Parts: sequence; C-alpha cells; structure tokens
Amino acid sequence: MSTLPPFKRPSVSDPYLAALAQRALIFDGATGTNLQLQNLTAADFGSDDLEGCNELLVLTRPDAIERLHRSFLDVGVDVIETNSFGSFSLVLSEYGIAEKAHELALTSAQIARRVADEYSTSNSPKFVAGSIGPGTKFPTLGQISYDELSASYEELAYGLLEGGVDLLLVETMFDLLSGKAAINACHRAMARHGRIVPIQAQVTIELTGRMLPGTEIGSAITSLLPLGIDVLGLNCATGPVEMHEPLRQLSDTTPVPLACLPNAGLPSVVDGKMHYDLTPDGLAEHLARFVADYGVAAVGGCCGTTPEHLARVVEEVGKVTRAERNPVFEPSVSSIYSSTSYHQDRSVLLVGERTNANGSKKFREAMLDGDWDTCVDMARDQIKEGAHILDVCVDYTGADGIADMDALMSRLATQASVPIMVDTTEIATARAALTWLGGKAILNSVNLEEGEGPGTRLDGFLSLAAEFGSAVVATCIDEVGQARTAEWKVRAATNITNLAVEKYGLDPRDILIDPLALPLSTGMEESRRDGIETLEAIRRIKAELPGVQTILGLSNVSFGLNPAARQALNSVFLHEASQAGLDSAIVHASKIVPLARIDDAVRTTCLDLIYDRRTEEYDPLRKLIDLFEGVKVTDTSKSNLDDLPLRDRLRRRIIDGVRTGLEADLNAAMDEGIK
Ligand code: THG
Repeated sequence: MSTLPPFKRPSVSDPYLAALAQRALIFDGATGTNLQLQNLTAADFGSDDLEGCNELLVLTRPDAIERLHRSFLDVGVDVIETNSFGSFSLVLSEYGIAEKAHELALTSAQIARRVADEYSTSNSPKFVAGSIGPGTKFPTLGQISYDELSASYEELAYGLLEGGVDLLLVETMFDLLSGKAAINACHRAMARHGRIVPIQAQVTIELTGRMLPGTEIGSAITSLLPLGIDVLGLNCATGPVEMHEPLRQLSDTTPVPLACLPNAGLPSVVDGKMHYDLTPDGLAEHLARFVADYGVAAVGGCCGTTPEHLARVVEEVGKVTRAERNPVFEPSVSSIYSSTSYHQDRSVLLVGERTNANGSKKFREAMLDGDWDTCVDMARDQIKEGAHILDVCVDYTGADGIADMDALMSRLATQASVPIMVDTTEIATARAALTWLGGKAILNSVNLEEGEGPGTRLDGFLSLAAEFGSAVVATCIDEVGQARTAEWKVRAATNITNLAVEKYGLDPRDILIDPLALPLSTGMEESRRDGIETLEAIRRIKAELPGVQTILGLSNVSFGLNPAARQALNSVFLHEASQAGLDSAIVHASKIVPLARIDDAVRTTCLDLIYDRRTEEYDPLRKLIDLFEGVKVTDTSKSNLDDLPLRDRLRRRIIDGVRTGLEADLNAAMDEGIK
C-alpha cells in the first residue's frame, strides 16, 4: 500500500465542526435494537443465510432504514448515522457478499442524506455521520494485517463520501491499530474523492476501564490524535455510569472536541436476547452531566437506546450549559497498553539499547536463529531494568529486515508494555514495524543526508510518521555530513525541525533531536572536542527550538574502552548531558550508575576527557584506560535465574513470563515431582 501524503484537514468553516463549537450536538440511538423492533424476517434480508446482516437492508428494505432514521429525527436529534457499520468487504465476506461493499456503503449514505435533508432547516441543520465499525478481527493480534484491513475500510469510506456524508465516524474501535487503519483509510478516501470532511474517532472502553487488549484511555489519546482526527470519543460496551472516569481523563487532556455515545446500561441476556435496562431518564441525566461537567461536545446513544431515550436526551441536554474545557495535553508515546510521557521527573527518558542486532551480539544471534523468545526476553529484561522505551533494530547485513521486523513486532506489539523506538535506516522495515504497533511509536531516525523532496529517505520516514502518528528521532547529519560543531548541529536540527513541522505536520514535541554522541575514546585529534560540542548543542537546541526533545545514543561515547570504563564514562556523560537539558538517552539502563557511586578520581578523569582538559603531561583518555586496566564490571542489578532453586526459578519465569528455559524447568520439575 502506498504511503499517504500528509493529510488534509477540514476547513475552519466546516459546518459540522462549526455547529459542534457552538452547542452540544445529539447523535441518534441504536441501529440494531431499533431494527429488531420492526420485526423483520429472513425474507426482508433476501434469504435465510443473510438474515441478521443489517447492512443489507439498505438494498432489500430501504423503507425500514428510512423509518429508523425518521424515528430519531422526529425526536429532534442533530446527527444520524448511516446503516453501514459493517459495510466493508471483510465483514460482508462472512455472508458471502463482499462484492456488495461499495453499493451498500453508497446506498446507506444516500438514504441517510435524503432523510436528513428533509428535516434540515437553516436554524437546525441535520448531519449525516458515515458509520465505520471495527469489523471482527484484531490486527494487533495478527488476525488480519494492517494493510488488508485499511484497504477494506477505504472502500467503505469512499462510498460514504460519494453518498454525501458530513463526517466519517470511526466507531466502536476495540483495537487502536484498527482505529489507525480506519482513520488512514478515511484520509486516503478523502484524497481520492476530493472532499475533506471531519473524522470522529470513538473507542470502546470495557468494564475493566480499558479497551479489549488492555489499552488505557491515555494510550488512545496519545496514539490516535496525531493521525489527524477532529473529534475523539467513546461508544458502546458500557452504560454512561462506567464512562465517567475515562471521560474525565479525556476532558482534562484531549485538545479536540469530545463525543460520548453509551449503551442503555450494561447488557444482560433476557430470554436469549440482549437486554439493556437504563431508562430514558437515566440516560438523559448522565449525558446532560457529561456536557455540563466535562464539556462533551457530541452525545448520543449506542446499543439499547431507542427514540424514547433520545427524546429525553434532547430535552435534558438542551437545558444545560456546556462546560468550558482547558485541556492540558501531555506529549507522549505509547505501547498498546499505556502511554509514556516524554517528561520524566528527575531523570531522562531511558530508551533500552539492547534489542539491537548491531548493538548486542546476544540479540543478533537470537535474531539470526529465529529465536524470538530470547529477543522478547531481552526486551522484557530491559523494561525490568528501568527502560521507559525500547529501541529495536533488526538491520543487519544479509538479514531480511522486513521479515525480521514482522516476526519481532508481531510479538512485541502485545508483549512489550512500553513504547517502541523503531531503529532502522530502511523505510520498508520501518513500515513493517508500524503496521504492527497500535500505540504511538518513535521512528529512529531521519536526517538530511540525501536532502529533502520526493524519493529521499527523509520524505519516506516523515510521511510514515505522519501516517502512523509516530514521533521521530532526527539526527544532526546534513548533505555535507555528520555535524561536528555545536553551530552545525543546531543548523541541521533547525532545518529538519522546520521541514517536519511545516511540510509534514508533525508536532515539534514529537521531534527528538539527536546531536550525536560520538566516541571520545578514539584519541584522534579531530574527535577531542566532540563531547563539548554535543553538550553545547543540547543547550542551544533546547533554548532555540521550543518544544523539541533531545536524545543521545549514549553508549557511543565510550566505544572501544573496557566495559568497566565504559560504564563510568557513560554515566558521567549522561549526567553532564542531563544538566545541559538532555531529555532522553538510548542506554543499557542497568549499567548506568549514580554519580555518587563513581570514585572521585574516575569522575574527574571522565570530566577531563569530556571537556578536553589535556595538558602536556596529562591525557585523561590515557589515564582512564590506566585506571580501569584489568577492572571487571559487576552487574548487581540482575539476579541470575539459573542460581535459584528450581521451585523459585519456575515461579519467577512464570510470573515474569520468561519463556526461555521454561520448558526445561518444567520438565525437570515434573521429573522431580514438584507439585
Ligand atoms: N543515535 C540514535 N540511534 C542510535 C544511536 C545513536 N542507535 C544505535 C546506537 N546509536 C545506540 N545503541 C547502542 C547499542 C549498543 C551499544 C552502543 C549503542 C553497545 N553495545 C556493546 C558493544 O557494541 O560493545 C555491547 C556488545 C554486546 O553486548 O554484544 O555499545 O547514537 N538516534
């Protein structure tokens, strides 16, 4: 699938968004519940096999769908939804009618448009929301690929646009990756059709307070907003009572209008049918409070809500004043589970470096062997050791980056609880990773080496970042080469930031500038000032480029020294960089030692090396090498599982989900008869 050009946004005078800015808009209620009330039979669907495929009714019983729309418009709702929740090939193929996708989408929109226009007046315009449901498959779990799913949604979005909808409603999303596939399908359909309408995205929070895979609402906010949506909200799964907490969070943090369409309470099964028992009064009371307390902009009903419910909602919401919201947005990245702020109190944001085919022999060998369990274990170990994010690199000469990324990300998508930094020089490898990650990832990295413009890596990477809502690391390299002075680093950083923001629509807070930590260990004259220039660049970038983040691949500074010396120099350099304003660093987290634990003589020597304080008779590099001659590192942070008794070892492996060695331990335990 081709990469998306930077998406276009609806104009400021878009009628739906303009109305939403003025007053709370009321959406209609349930489709399924109310169609059931019309007592349709198999004949209405055309055949027994197709019974229950409500989407088909726009062709077989358009009058029933019209009646449904009228029943809600008659009680005064502002927005009706097209009967197209599952009108895309993936869902329709379950009924053997995939080929009808376009016709169903188009017709559903045409019917809703015609009825809405009949009720529309200049004082009270009626809007048509083109409904795009999630389908039944989880891309995050690998049940369907991102690309296949997105292509299927695109057909639906295109038909809805042709039929004249006012907005595209990506609703009932239980998997963030489906949400991304649907939102990008909308952008592509709009680009093809030539008409831009608002996108309203609604996720579904279960009784657990999370989306089905365990996704927190904060993760949805972080991951979906950068894709270019105009309204964010919740619908389905629970009644309004359970929505207070997620709505409060949305209200406090989300810088776009909010929507909320609950069910008529929690469902129960009565006489073999779904039953919802929240009364019209109950629903109306909660929705009016959502508007008055949380400043929700659009409300309506989902499963179990009838025209009687919506009649009361129209009345009660009409009586309240919508709260002013002052959301405070926290720039973050996200895993499929939870969101991680770039801002870490009293610390830098730590990015684990070990899951890198070039940076770790163990990881590389596991990857080349297809031993993915070991790769995943290495990811988890780093999280335990304090990594807030994982840098993942599979680039290795002779290996198949796309296949390796696929294999690894299909696992890490659900088995890594922290956000992923995708470290690759290849656009296709980066894309393979992003099509697995429902959360918000970071692309590492882009630079100006090939310049800008179509066909450059910069263009490829920044287009991907815009499409998938990722953050990016931008390294200070331009057409001349690696920037070596602070002045040059700042210039490269400024150029790339301006491009990313102006041409690709990235938020400056999602740009992590890497001024490049170069080895201080070479002893070569031209690299002596690298530390000074890098620290100065961090200071200037933070001062001159408001909002942008800074990052370093810390371990580079000590390449070639012995491991104990590396640990000391890395730790001292990190401290200096952090003082200069560094926000994040790619590190081996357990190898960073607090300054207080570093011997004074060692610390002074490291500082002298970093700040190039040489004299005729004193070379800090020489001294550092001498100080660590024969010294070994002791890694105290990691308890060695193999040293534990079998029973404790098994317990740890099971609790921590460490597969490696589990089978052998289980066999040993069975042999020994442990119960
Ligand atoms: N900037 C950005 N990204 C980067 C870097 C950077 N990604 C890669 C690298 N630099 C940061 N990652 C590492 C990972 C490992 C090591 C150094 C940097 C490392 N590894 C040991 C070695 O090679 O000696 C471990 C060996 C092993 O265990 O086998 O030093 O600068 N944006």
